[in-house]
Amino acid sequence: MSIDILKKNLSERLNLSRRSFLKSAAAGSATLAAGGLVELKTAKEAKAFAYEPYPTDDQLETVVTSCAHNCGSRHMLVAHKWKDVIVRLSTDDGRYQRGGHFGKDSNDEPQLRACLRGRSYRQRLYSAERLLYPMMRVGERGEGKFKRISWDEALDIVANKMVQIKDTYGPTALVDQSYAGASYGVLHKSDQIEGLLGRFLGMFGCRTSSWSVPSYQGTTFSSRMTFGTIEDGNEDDAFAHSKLMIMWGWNPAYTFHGGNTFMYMRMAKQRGCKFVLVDPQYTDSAAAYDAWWIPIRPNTDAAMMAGMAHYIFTNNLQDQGFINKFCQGMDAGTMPEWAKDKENFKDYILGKYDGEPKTPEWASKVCGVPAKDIIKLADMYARTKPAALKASWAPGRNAYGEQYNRMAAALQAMTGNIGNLGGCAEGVGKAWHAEAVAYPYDQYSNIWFQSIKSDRWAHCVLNYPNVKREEIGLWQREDNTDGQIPNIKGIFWQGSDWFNQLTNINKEIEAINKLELVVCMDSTITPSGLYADILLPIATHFERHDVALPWYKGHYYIHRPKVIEPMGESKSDFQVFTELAYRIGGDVFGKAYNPKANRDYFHVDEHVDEAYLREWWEQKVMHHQHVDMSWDEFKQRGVYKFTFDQPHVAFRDQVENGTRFQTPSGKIEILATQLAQITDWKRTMYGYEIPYIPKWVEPWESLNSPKTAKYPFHLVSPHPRWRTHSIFNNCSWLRETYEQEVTINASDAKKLGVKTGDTVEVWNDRGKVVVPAYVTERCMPGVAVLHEGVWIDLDENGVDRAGNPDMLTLDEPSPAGAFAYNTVLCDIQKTDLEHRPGWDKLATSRAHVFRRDL
Ligand SMILES: Nc1nc2c(c(=O)[nH]1)N[C@H]1C(S)=C(S)[C@@H](COP(=O)(O)OP(=O)(O)OC[C@H]3O[C@@H](n4cnc5c(=O)[nH]c(N)nc54)[C@H](O)[C@@H]3O)O[C@H]1N2
Ligand SMILES: Nc1nc2c(c(=O)[nH]1)N[C@H]1C(S)=C(S)[C@@H](COP(=O)(O)OP(=O)(O)OC[C@H]3O[C@@H](n4cnc5c(=O)[nH]c(N)nc54)[C@H](O)[C@@H]3O)O[C@H]1N2
Ligand code: SF4
Ligand SMILES: [Mo]
Repeated sequence: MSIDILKKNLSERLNLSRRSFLKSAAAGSATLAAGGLVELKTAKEAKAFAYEPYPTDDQLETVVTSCAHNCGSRHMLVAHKWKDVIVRLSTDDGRYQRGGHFGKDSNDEPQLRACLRGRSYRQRLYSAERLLYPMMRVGERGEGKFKRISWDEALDIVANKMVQIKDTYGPTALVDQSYAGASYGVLHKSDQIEGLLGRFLGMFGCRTSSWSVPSYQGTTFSSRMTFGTIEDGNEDDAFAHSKLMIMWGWNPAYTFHGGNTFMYMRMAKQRGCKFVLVDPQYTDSAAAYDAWWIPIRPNTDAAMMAGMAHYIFTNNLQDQGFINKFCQGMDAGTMPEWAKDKENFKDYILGKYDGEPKTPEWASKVCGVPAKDIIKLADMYARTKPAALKASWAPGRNAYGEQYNRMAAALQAMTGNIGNLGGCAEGVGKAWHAEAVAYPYDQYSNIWFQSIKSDRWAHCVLNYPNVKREEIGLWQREDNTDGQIPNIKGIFWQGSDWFNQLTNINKEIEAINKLELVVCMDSTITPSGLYADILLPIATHFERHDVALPWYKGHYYIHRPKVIEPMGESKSDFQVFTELAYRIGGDVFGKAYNPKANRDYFHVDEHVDEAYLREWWEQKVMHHQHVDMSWDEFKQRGVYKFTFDQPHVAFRDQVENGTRFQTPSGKIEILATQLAQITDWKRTMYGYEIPYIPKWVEPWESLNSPKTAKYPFHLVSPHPRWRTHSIFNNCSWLRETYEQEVTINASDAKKLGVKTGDTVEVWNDRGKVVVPAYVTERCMPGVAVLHEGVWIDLDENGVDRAGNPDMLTLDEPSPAGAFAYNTVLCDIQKTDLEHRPGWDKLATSRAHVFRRDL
């Protein structure tokens, strides 16, 4: 369809969309901006310069900023720039904090020192895959054929198509797949709830939202049910006070979790803390702390924990005083009156209800850990105080993963290791509540017309309308649209590379061809982008003004100014949505969406962004969080750090002062009140029954299932040290430090006739990938490890030459919403198929796009 026809269609359709918008906005009269189009400025003059003579440090301007990713942490980056080019990146050295001096690195105010990824950022910023101009697809989806178009054309196409889709298919036709690529800022936010896209589509009146979170939906469910909050985290420094640290599916040396976790764990080690690792692989964290490694079959953790609970109860090692005071449903004595006929946890463990005592011997058969080791660990944990059972998220990223986290919380509670310094109630591990939003998100916030489990969009598209609500985890609605299956016809990706990162990519490929509009907003050409119709170039966090938020832990804010001008024609997400709002709904939509801006915001953003940020700082941070630093001083220093008299420990107040937990009963709910009272599971977003006390539930595939006859390996896909999911995949500096490879045990390798460096194929019914093998004793037999996040690179038969595990994962979520990323059986064999590191095709993609004569 030509642009002119699209424009005409837009003006014709606008009345309708404006009317429906007005209903929710309840605003004054709407006028379409004259012509509906904004005149675009010509591209800025190139600001390149020669590197001769190379500028010395004292000639460079220094700007404090930080990374913005969903990387497990948040650190300071210091950009050293020459004119408009960043020539070097360094990090915190203590001088930027208040009262700080060069080199300051105390326990109270540690430096926020960046990792290798952050320090390599320059290569990502100036990479060949940088998306510099709006593009339109001219080939098949996934083929990678695009042509450059103007912003004016791109925005018109998107605006027109949005209106057309909404008019034709109704308010659920566009699915919001915004995610955490930029959620750790206060203004330019991407995420499922507070994000800019969600608010934009909600106000437009067409949005199916995606409610489950890949990271830890099983874990958040557990924390909410058990503690009534996901803020069950201690601040990092609390780890230094533990006498026993059980790293359960936790590898902070690779997978970052908080700012300075490793430093405080080292401190604990120096003070004599013992370390244990429960994980199918012997990790670098275990090596660093000389941990006792307990290899466990993946997705059987809840069984092992049940075995530990059995030992603790039968040897009367539980902290009964703590249980009686703080727990609901741990045993017969802590059952509430209304639940007297329900099951309690202790009797479940002792086998009263199903005739199966969950003894260490029983557990051993399920999880593969010798009973004597289960007993030894249970004994250590029950007798050492304070002890931290850090139950990380990966074992919960599994079928019935929520049961693992609920079981872990039961152990933490029965040993009285909650609310005390050196103990641990994590779980989610969120350690504070930042003031997280600087734009008027509270107005028209999180409006959606249906909401589904995030990894079920393809299932919904492929089976529409013959889909049962429980298959897609449809969220309950209070109006007459409850139960309506969304008719999805378009996808928006903002701050996500979800085509590459969600489960079962082959199913996504099948589904995407049924869609009429796929928009990818990114600063990089990504695998997802190759499946989009329109690519919109987004300014990175170096090219717009914001404030950085820590990642679950770390009490600080980092100022993130515009360090350089946006590259190419890139714009911030906020600019794009604001301009789209003006195009679709004139001044009414435009102003309501971005009240501090005028229509020229698409070209001039600085004063508007700063106005939001200043207001946020003054009214929220200074007012609510009692910060006495002014906005201007914050801007000048670049960082504000909160300090405390004592380490922050979750639930300290509840345990020391008897404050209520935020659950219905005010107690730690081993028996979850909310779950025990649900009668119609199909009408909940869970769809299927979830036990109201923690239980062992057999997963749909594991090393114990008959399917191992066909697929003998259990694949886990942890997070890579050298990438943030898919981000940095194209960074050659980081690539020098690793290889995307599948790790297998030496005895398995022998059976397969494979040695380190051999190319193997890894496959199951969902798909096939090709990678080199890494053979070691550090991974238990029967298990294969393949890190998530590599950019898919499919051959003509749909085999991924790069080795992305999501070609093999299953899009079957657990009832509580946990993505079952680590519940995967597969087989492995030596192969002649081609392996490619996964970025070579894309590395040339820009040239390949621009040189195309179209
Ligand atoms: N097999 C397997 N798969 C997994 C996992 C696993 O354990 N195993 N883990 C899952 C988990 S926990 C997660 S969180 C997901 C992560 O999945 P994603 O969130 O899709 O992963 P990222 O690679 O971080 O993608 C973020 C994208 O946002 C872009 N971006 C960054 N800043 C901005 C911005 O300001 N605006 C816009 N528009 N874009 C921006 C980046 O360039 C990048 O392409 O992966 C999941 N996938
Ligand atoms: N460097 C880096 N750090 C990151 C990220 C990143 O992409 N890169 N991503 C961030 C994000 S968004 C998230 S969600 C977190 C994820 O944080 P986690 O979920 O804690 O991390 P993972 O790396 O998935 O897994 C940690 C360990 O769990 C083990 N494991 C896997 N399955 C099982 C199981 O069934 N049982 C047991 N006992 N162990 C198992 C793995 O072998 C691995 O050693 O990490 C954050 N930190
Ligand atoms: S851990 Fe994250 S925030 Fe810190 S430097 Fe690395 S990528 Fe940046
Ligand atoms: Mo995540």
